[in-house]
Amino acid sequence: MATYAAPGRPGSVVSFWPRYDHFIGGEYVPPARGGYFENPTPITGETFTEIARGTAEDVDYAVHAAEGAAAAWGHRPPAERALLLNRIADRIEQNLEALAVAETWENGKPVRESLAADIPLAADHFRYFAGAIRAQEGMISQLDADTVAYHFHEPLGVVGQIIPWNFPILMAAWKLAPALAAGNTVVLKPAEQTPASIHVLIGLVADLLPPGVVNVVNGFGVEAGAPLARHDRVRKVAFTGETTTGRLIMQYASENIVPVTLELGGKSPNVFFADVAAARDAFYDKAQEGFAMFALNQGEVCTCPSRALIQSSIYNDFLDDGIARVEGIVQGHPLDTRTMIGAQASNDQLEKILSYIDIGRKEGAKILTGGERADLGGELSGGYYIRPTVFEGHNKMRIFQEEIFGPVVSVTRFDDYADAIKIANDTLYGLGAAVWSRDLNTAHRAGQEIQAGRVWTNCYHVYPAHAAFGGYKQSGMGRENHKMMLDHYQQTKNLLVSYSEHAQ
Ligand code: TXE
Repeated sequence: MATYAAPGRPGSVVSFWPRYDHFIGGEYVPPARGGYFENPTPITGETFTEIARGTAEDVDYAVHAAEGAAAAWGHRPPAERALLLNRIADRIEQNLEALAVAETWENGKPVRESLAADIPLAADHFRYFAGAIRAQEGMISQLDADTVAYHFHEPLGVVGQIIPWNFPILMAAWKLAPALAAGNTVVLKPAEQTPASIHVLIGLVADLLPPGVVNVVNGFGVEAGAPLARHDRVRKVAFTGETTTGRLIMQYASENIVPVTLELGGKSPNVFFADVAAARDAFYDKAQEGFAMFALNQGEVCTCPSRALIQSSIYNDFLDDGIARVEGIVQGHPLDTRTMIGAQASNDQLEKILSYIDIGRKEGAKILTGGERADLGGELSGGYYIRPTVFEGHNKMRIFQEEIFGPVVSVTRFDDYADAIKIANDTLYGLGAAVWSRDLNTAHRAGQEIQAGRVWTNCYHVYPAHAAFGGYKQSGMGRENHKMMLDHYQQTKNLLVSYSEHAQ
């Protein structure tokens, strides 16, 4: 057990620069209009660095740099592109603690998670796509004895990528690794809440990157994100964020008829069938842990299991045990490795969650635990902490239908299998879900019937590379985390070849 020193303080494994410019064409470039904005840590609320405030001029410059690098990078053999990805993974692994502490300081998440999950998964993502691109093959169709169609994969060119603040480094890895593997060059816009950890990552790998292959423009959504998504020389837009923003991104991209991949909001059902409680054994314990996972990453996960559906016959006991488990979640300084729940990523997010707690109360839902800000005292008093909160209510309530994106679970009961599926699917979203049952027929059948891109079965919140991830319904389009993502970053060239000497 340890508490890491805050960045920049004696003994710390990482320091932030006082100011971050954009990273364009392999160099740090100040913003065209000269503006900067302050970046606070959610742990204490204090500002620790300032960030270039990007505008359309900066985006244009970055797209120009990416375009200049596109032909050379796109023609590099897959083996060379794979080598770069593996070297990036090496650097991430060699700097695990620095990256984990940087991300925790900027986002507020517990360092035990950034050390054990966010950063190792980011490294593995680069390794996975290094392997995937080397193994990729084209296709040949033999159309008749004299005619063959060859299908080649080609990069798209410059891609624009806009990422959120909940897993800054991992989201950057999910976007960068397949795009670079496929031979594209990138302009990345980090979330305005968490740009500095992306710059720590870029600083660690800058010497590996051919200039212009990866460019980072900081700034706000409307000022920097929108000009990127609607830029007429961007050939594809990849986005993760709120569903309403995703709609705008589609509109922007439609101006230039370019493809989009969108990973948007969720309201994931976590379904517990009665047989889970057949014994108080290790499986029961695992299911209880799965219930409490709504608080993981402070609930700031698009697949947060924010609706728990518990079968009526076990409802009271299962919920009592679940509440005891939730009350055992250790809340504290995010840089302390014992801490299990840290700070919400921003004051805006804190306010949003508190307003939903209020909405839940007003619509008659019952708070079973939590429901308030956590004052952790000392320097943490200025930070953004909320107690994990369990609501009991019904699926028509707003707290069951709208994404809260905080450590809040809305619990309801179901009578039988059909009831469970009906409630689970009664949502606009379809990103994540889970089914818990000892009966594998029930578990598999429910997994097939729930309308979500990822249905965990007897587990939750695992995100290995090589398992496709993406949404049904208003949770988005496209599948990340799997080699099929390469298709979203490539176009197909068909050479239709005739060997015949005769007239057609
Ligand atoms: O999201 P936005 P916000 C959900 C979650 C959260 C809510 C609001 O419910 O409470 O969204 O968070 C950029 N053109 N998720 O406001 O606005 C923005 O700068 C182009 C779910 O942070 O979607 C940032 O880089 N870009 C989620 C990114 O979009 C724009 C993760 C995400 O911001 C833009 C985060 C515009 N007009 C929030 N407006 C998930 N699915 O994981 C904003 N951006």
